[in-house]
Amino acid sequence: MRSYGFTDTLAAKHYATALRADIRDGLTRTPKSTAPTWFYDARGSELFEQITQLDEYPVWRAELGLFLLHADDIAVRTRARSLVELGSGSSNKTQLILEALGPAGLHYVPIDVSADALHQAGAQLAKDHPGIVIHAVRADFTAPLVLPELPDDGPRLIAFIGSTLSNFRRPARGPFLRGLRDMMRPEDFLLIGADLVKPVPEMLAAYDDGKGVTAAFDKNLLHVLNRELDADFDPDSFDHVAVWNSAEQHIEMRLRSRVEQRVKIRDLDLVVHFERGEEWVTESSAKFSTDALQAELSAAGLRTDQLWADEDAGFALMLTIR
Ligand code: AVJ
Repeated sequence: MRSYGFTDTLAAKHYATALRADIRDGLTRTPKSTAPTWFYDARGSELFEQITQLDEYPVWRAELGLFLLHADDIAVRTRARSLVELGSGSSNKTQLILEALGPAGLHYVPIDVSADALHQAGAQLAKDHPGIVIHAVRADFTAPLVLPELPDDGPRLIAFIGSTLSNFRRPARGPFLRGLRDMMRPEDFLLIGADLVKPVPEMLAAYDDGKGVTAAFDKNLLHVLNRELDADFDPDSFDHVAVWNSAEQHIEMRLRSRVEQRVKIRDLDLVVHFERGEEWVTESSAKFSTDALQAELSAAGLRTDQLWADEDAGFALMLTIR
């Protein structure tokens, strides 16, 4: 049985086209606001890995702790024979579930925009668990998904972990969750990792750490735009700030212009004006209460079957069904 298949659903120029459209739209609106997708070039991905290990940033450790505690519970409850992971990245935490489910003959569908991440994680998994049948899919999971042909030999588990849901603003979360529900059969499950609301100083510190790693992560966006769009952003003329937007219940990372300036973006034939002190939202990260998130899931036609929370770290895994 072939143990590794790869499907690329993205057009060759997907990244360039999507980047140009979002930056043109995002830097010509008020307030300026662009998608966090563009953070993750090689340097940005490396900085994000460093963020996950920061004392001030509990998300990654808290979720790993819950996986170590409950991977067996998830395997016993779901009896899944296929695991579909949205935004699979390095697949390191899902490996715990794959092992608990019994990897022999299991079908794993890692979905990510990065072909490199898919190939690296796939090669590692195929080496560690030769019995797993991997269908890697390069796709943007925020767009409607078409899953590869999977056997009908048992329930499917869709995993959307790492609190990636946080990057969806409230209006977009409903349709996204409804779309996942519509992909599910009655016997299938959806596992969501969600970062919970904490005291504001703790949440701000997680996005503006003392070592300045998050500031470098945020400012790396300027290097990405300079390289990808032939722009003239000067990283020293922007400050990184983290703000708690209580109305939206989300943290905002922003780049604040130190001076009034005009920045050329040659590939867009655009000059972008910044007032002194003007703030550009580069990411919003929603923080949930389990009650509020369960209400959002319910509105999308999903019921919570199991909930495992790490109250101290403020993180929850929610196993949901149709
Ligand atoms: C990967 C979107 C879950 O929102 O906490 C971490 C990204 N940004 N530090 C998050 C992030 C700044 C992270 N997510």
